[in-house]
Amino acid sequence: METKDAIIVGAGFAGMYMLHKLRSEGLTAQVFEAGEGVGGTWYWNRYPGARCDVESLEYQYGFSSELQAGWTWTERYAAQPEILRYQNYVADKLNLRRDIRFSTRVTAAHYDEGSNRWTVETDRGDQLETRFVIMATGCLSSTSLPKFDGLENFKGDWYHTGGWPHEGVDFTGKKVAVIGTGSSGVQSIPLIAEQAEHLTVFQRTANFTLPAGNRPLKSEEIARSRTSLLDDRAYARTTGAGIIAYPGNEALSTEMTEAERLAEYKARWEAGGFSFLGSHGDMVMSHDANSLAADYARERMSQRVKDAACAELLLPNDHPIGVKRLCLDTGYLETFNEPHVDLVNVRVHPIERITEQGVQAGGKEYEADALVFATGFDAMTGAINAVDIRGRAGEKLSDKWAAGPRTYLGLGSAGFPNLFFITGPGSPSVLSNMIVSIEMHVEWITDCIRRLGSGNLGTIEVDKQAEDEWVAHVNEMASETLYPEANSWYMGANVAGKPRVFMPYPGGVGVYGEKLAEVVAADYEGFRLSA
Ligand code: NA7
Repeated sequence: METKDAIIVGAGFAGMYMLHKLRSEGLTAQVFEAGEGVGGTWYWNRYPGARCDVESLEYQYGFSSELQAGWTWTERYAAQPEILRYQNYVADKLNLRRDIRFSTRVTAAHYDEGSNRWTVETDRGDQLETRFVIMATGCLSSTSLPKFDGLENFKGDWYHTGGWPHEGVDFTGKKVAVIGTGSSGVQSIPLIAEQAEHLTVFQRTANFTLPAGNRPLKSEEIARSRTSLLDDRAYARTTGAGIIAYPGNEALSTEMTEAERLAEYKARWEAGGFSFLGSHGDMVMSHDANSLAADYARERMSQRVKDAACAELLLPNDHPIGVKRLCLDTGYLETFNEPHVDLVNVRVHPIERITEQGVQAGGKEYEADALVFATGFDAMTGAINAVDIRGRAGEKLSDKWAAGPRTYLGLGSAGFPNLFFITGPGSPSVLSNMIVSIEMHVEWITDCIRRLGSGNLGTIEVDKQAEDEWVAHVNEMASETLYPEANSWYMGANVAGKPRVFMPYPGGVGVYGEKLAEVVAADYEGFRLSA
């Protein structure tokens, strides 16, 4: 059987950097990637308007000034094609492709206690033996298409934003229905509306959306980031979200006068992006504080919509601001001022079925030539659970996680030796700049593998007690915030039957990074190492 030191699942930002790091340690690694190219989430999410909500100067690798020197971002927030071009540029520069097998999905990874080895299988019949398995599968890669009766009878074409055709879709002259108003819906709806003859948007939850404030980057911004990248990234690792662009205001709302608070809201709102969430330190901790900000946001949102009844429908009223993923938009709310765009509230008019000609909701048929499902992902656990992972005594990881994911630090799970997750559940991941969190994990895993040494038997395994305590700690922290109050994908609430557990670590990148360092300083406290 073919053998490798490590198998890496996925060739997005995480898998690419992991491969680079393991090679630099002199290890052999094989990456498997379901797509035909590198990119992960940016390979699949090619829907119109797909764009990163973290600014491009921060949403890039931070480990190499040389990589940075050869690349020039064009916009404040990079659009999907530019990010994918960047990832291909990195793959070329680091010569990564020779160790990536594309169009290949890992189906199983089984641990053998006798040999202390994993056997990994793919849908193309590969079978490899390896010491380490590293899941670089991404948090938003397993698309979620809820069951809609009758979809198979629909006469037109339908698409999921998370698996968009590479050649693009031309909606010119078409009647289009979009289901879902999370980030993907909010980004794509204005562009679909520009082409479509008629657009019907089916909204289940009105979301808070803030103007992104996208614009071309200035040459001085690019020049500055070229000299400060490494310092900026070291600093980003000490912040809450791994983002330096918007330092949060530490003052509590109760410590600010009304005038100070409103000035803070205005400045941050107008600066664009997530900055608004840092208006005061108690934003996601206190209902009173949160409602002040939410009221301001609703007021600013309503100013963008001409029809009062439509504005009312678009204004979120069932969850605090910032605890369900905040959307950033370019012209989203204004789209509903267009005469050919309709909004249907599916809480009042539930979708009953897809018909041959469109969507039937609340007893009425809405005609459509094309359907777009912007219905999101089986986030954080979907792609991991999709692989038949078996650890000690043949225990199946997805069985162990049936009531919600159980990890220590989001890096590993008890009973599964030498299996690592990059940005797994229980780590800051989706509450942070993903690339900062990815780099922290990749470097931690690399150091750990070096510590285990080159012998065949070195094993690291999460201690069950440490895992139990970590899971309890994450839950306790989340329960002190307003996060559990929204039906969000952070909570698994968007997928029918998924356990409701808050999955990311809410304590911030900086605090989490300190914990990672303490664990290493205590020779991997909470893990069991064997020679
Ligand atoms: P999201 O944010 O999970 O949004 C999915 C949307 O689809 C959301 O509005 C859902 O409503 C809606 N949805 C899901 N199921 C249904 C059904 N059955 N009927 C009607 N509407 C439904 O996914 P995105 O792809 O937009 O964004 C994912 C992340 O990618 C984003 O947060 C960024 O981090 C990048 P709901 O709100 O659940 O009521």
